[in-house]
Amino acid sequence: MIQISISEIQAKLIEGYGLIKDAKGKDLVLVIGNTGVGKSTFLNYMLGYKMYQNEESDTVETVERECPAHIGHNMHSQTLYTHPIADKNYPWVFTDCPGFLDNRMTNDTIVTSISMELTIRIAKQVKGIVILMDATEFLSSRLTALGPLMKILIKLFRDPIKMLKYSVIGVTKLDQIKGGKTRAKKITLQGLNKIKEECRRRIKTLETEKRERDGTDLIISEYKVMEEFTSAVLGRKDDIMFIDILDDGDSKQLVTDRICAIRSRTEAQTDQLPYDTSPPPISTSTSNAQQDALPLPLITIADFNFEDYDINRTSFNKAIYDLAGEGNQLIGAITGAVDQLKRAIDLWNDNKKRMTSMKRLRSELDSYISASEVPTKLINTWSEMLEENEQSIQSEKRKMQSVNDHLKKFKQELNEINTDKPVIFAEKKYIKKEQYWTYHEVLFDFDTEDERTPIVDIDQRIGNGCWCNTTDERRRGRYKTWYQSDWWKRGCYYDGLHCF
Ligand SMILES: Nc1nc2c(ncn2[C@@H]2O[C@H](COP(=O)(O)OP(=O)(O)OP(=O)(O)O)[C@@H](O)[C@H]2O)c(=O)[nH]1
Ligand SMILES: [Mg+2]
Repeated sequence: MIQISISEIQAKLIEGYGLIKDAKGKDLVLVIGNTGVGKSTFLNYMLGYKMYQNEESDTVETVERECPAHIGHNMHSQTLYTHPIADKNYPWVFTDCPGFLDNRMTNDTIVTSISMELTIRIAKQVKGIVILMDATEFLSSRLTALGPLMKILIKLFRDPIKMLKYSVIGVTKLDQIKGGKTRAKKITLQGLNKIKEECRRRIKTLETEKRERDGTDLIISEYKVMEEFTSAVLGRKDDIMFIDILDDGDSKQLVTDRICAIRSRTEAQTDQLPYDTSPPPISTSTSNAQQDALPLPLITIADFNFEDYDINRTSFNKAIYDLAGEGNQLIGAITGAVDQLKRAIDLWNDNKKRMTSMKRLRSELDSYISASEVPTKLINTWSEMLEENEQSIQSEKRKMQSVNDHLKKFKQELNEINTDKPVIFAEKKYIKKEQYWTYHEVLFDFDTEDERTPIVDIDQRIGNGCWCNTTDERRRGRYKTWYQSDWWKRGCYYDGLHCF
């Protein structure tokens, strides 16, 4: 499992960022090549530092101890970061790209990849590329001589062959080839041809056997890139730069001229130069010469392969995304907690309001109770009222009983009334003095004091034994009158009209 330490990568990037600042807003010329190929040495040479051959170590070194590009004396570069080196003699910034050894620590390969990407992103543009190859590698003419370089190109660029249009191919360490520059050229071209043929043979075998890889650490797609690369380089073999860093600056001038010849379309338009005056240094196809004569489009970040740089960088990106994912989860959790808290606060506020109003109510009740003692009074009043009510009920009950009794009695009385035999209850004399006699009226009456009298309205002209109506509604009926004259009482009749 790949171990990635984000904190370590972060710390290294912070350190590396200080080195890449010189690329900001500038045109870059990237110097790439296998580790130990001599990139840093080449840069020091291009920047005008004097070189000398160290006979003891069989290496070339700068005369000055302090020089911009750090030269490593072993094949395992410790360089992590891209190193843009601004120099007033160039309108571009040479950028020393770190080696791409596969056996480096995971975190370091990631740092290198990010450092490279950052450099390119902060630059104005990548004007060109210098690809360096070690002449001594072609001595053996082994297929694997270009293997590491191919892997770098494949890792770095989406279309490594297309990028050759922007590239200057340089061959280093000529002094280590016996016979000098001439033999170095011969060996290089022979080596490239041999590699190209070997690639074709292997591709054919792998395709026939439907296999992806053979005994080497290269796969079929890498063989294909290598074959195309060697073909393209050999197609423009006169453009290959054989750099003698011990010369007086001839190689430096040639390389500078070639870099100047890499013209982007933007530059060509700005300068208003005819397009066909700026042929690219190397073309992938001689048959496309006309098209190659056109100014090149700008190199953009899309031409690089940082996303899929290698498995480590992919893992790192994933780790970062995962971290961001965790961050999102955390943000989600915090948002959730905040929502809960908001709800709790709302609830608390509600409760607080309720409590306040309840307290107010309680204190009001307290003061009300203590001030007026109304409840006690109320209760007392209600008890009294109930008692009074009870009494009134009883009283009403009694009244009702009494009324009932009366009704009963009345009913009885009614039944007893015989209208044919009037009963004299009370006698009142109705006296009307006439000439000779006095009328006596006998009133029919009932036995109670309350009853009205007279109840029978007797007309004076109605004589004894006449029927008459009562004026009492309760005793409606006809009653016989009976009255006497004084004479009769005394035993005398006045006339036969009125007396029996
Ligand atoms: N003889 C000889 N030695 C060279 C030449 N160029 C580089 N060297 C030596 O090769 C070794 C590696 O050189 P560097 O310039 O550090 O190589 P590099 O490509 O920058 O390596 P990394 O930064 O590790 O990728 C050093 O010991 C150099 O002295 C050359 O032209 N001739
Ligand atoms: Mg270096």
